[in-house]
Amino acid sequence: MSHEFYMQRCFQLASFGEGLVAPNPLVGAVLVHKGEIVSEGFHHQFGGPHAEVAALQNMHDTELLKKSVLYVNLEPCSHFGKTPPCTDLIIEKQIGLVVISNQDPFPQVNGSGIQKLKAAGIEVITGILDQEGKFLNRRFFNFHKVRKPWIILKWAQTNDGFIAPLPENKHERVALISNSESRTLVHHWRSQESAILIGMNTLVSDNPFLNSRMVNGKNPVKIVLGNHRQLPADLNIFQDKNTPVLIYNFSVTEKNENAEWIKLEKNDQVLENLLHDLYNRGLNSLIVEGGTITLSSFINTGLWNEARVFTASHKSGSGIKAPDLPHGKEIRNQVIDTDRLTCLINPENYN
Ligand code: AOF
Ligand code: ZN
Repeated sequence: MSHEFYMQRCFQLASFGEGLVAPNPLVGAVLVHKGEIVSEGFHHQFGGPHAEVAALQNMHDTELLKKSVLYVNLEPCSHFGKTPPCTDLIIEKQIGLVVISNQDPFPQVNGSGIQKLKAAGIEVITGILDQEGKFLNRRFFNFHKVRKPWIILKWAQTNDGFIAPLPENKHERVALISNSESRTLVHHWRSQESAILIGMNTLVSDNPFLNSRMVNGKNPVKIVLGNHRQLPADLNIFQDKNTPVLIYNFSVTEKNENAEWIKLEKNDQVLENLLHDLYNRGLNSLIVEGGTITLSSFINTGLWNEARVFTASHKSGSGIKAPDLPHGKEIRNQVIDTDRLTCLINPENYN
């Protein structure tokens, strides 16, 4: 079997940590002896053991360990973080060859893990499925490169391009545009991201929960952006006391048991400043779910990385127009029952 084969398995194992390890990367590791995978591990949760440690500790035959090759999709760490350096354990276990996909961009590692292994006489091969590894950990790489969360825009539109009914027709509740399978998928996505954002208008008109209740997964931090208003305490976003609510506005900074209000200056840097604050809070991904004004403000400033758009089969004839996405490279196009899902990536923010 090739290096690529075992690296694919590392990616698969790494992905089991989706939604659980942020802002850490997704990392999987396998130990291979004479072509056979003899041990596996992955990073399960933020603050928990790293993938290599899990794979190495799952293997109790020390003689077999010494003769095995370690595959791991990210450069082993060389720093004391929440856990001791993985490089030390690899050296201690006398592994002879380590095969890596990506170098770790985290400033405290950034090549020093590879150096440390080589200095100990261990052979290191890097760059196996480099692009695939970077895509898997796009939130992590982007976070360290541009110091902003990875931004995913999501909306559902009718076949004639409307995202919601006009406010005066609100009672029609055409708000449910996509089908239940698509909506379940959205809840899965929410469980994979650190935060979810909507505009103040959407909060007030839809009273959404913004949680992942249709799947078994964690809830993202809830974020609202817009002019300050007195909000009723019984709004759905305030009901789950375990999930923080951040309300970015232009008037007040305050905190109560329901939420934190954060004042932003009203200028052309509003989104930049908001994203910078999310960076400081360690939130490395954000799903933006509307409405059109909010989504368009991200599109118009070029502050987006992915767009995921559901187009239903029915028309509505009137309503609030869906955002206009001028460019984007299609990375997924599939039918989900009665809906079509199109996913795009912003090539200007991804290489
Ligand atoms: C690895 N293997 O499985 C992961 C690594 O706070 P800590 O100790 O968990 O360290 C987090 C940093 O360690 C993270 O920013 C990244 O650089 C690296 N993650 N490294 O060798 C792993 N998850
Ligand atoms: Zn480590």
